[in-house]
Amino acid sequence: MKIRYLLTALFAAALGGLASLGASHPAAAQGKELVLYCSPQIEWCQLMVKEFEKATGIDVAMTRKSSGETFAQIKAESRNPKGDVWWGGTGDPHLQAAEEDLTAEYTATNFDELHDWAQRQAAAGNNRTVGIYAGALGIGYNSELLEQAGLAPPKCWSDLTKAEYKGEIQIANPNSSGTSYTTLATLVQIFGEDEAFEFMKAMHKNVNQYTKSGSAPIKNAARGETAIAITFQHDMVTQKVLGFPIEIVSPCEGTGFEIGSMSIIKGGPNPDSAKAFYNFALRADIQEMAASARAYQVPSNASATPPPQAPKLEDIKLIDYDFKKYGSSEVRRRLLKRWDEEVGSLPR
Ligand code: S7P
Repeated sequence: MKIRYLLTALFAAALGGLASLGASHPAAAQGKELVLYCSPQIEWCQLMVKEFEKATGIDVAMTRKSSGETFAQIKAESRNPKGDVWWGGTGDPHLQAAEEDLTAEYTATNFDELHDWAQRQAAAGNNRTVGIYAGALGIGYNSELLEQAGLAPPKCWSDLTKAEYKGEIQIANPNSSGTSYTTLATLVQIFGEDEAFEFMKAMHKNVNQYTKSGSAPIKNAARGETAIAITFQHDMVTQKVLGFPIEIVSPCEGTGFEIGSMSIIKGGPNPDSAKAFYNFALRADIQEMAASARAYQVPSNASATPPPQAPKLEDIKLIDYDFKKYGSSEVRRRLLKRWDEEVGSLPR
């Protein structure tokens, strides 16, 4: 009798537990979850998670990693995919993922609302990716540090090899960082491949650190740890908005840009949640929220108003960046290997 009473009580408690779980996470109780791999700044990743959970009740498990690192993770997990959506990060590794059959074909319900450049990114990846924002590369500097050192600000990429900047420059490692791979590909498109490698070898003498994350150099410049940083201009704006003495240079030779992208991971555990997130992330009102996380990229939905602080791409001398070529497996792999052999391994 006592045992029957105990079992009934345990059963009731278990049911109650399930019911309360269901009440606080109705979507999770129905198995609605999303595993999100996020590559832009962490503040924006967290905002997207919060807003998506609020709008859909779907529980999100998010991790933030740089673009190259996320690509490597998705590739390593491809026999047993654990992620559903890769949101953000530079477009080149998203195109490589599409080519290597790591991501799934999907056309968002609001695809027609996107700028041409975002739609072209989808076409380049056979609809396995799509553009979510754009931003140009630049050279940022801490005006107080340069002034104290009596150095003139750089105006051109070619200035960065000058002996006076020894130890003053920071840029990320292009293997882990999409920002830095975009820079490498930009230099190759401006100078030609061999000359670009000569340039990077010469600049290496002036580089004090190759960081893992693409935006780290400008954060370090803001805090006075390096005078000059090569990053996306919108990441420089974030530091300016925070009140740091950062100035932004669009290099005189012209500069490259990214089409930050999003892809659904092929064979991921929650394909319906993945599609829901895809459509959600392309909405104009959702893209407009980026500025509240101090993210100043240009949004891909043509109805979304860019943040007033966002660098105006039409005022910057942009190169005709060949996304298809520099996002191809063969070219990206070859350039990264060459960088490791000829630049990254050099003594300083
Ligand atoms: O910080 C925002 C941003 O610049 O970061 C992304 C970037 O790929 C991630 O950093 P990594 O360079 O470390 O990969 C850009 O897509 C985005 O605009």
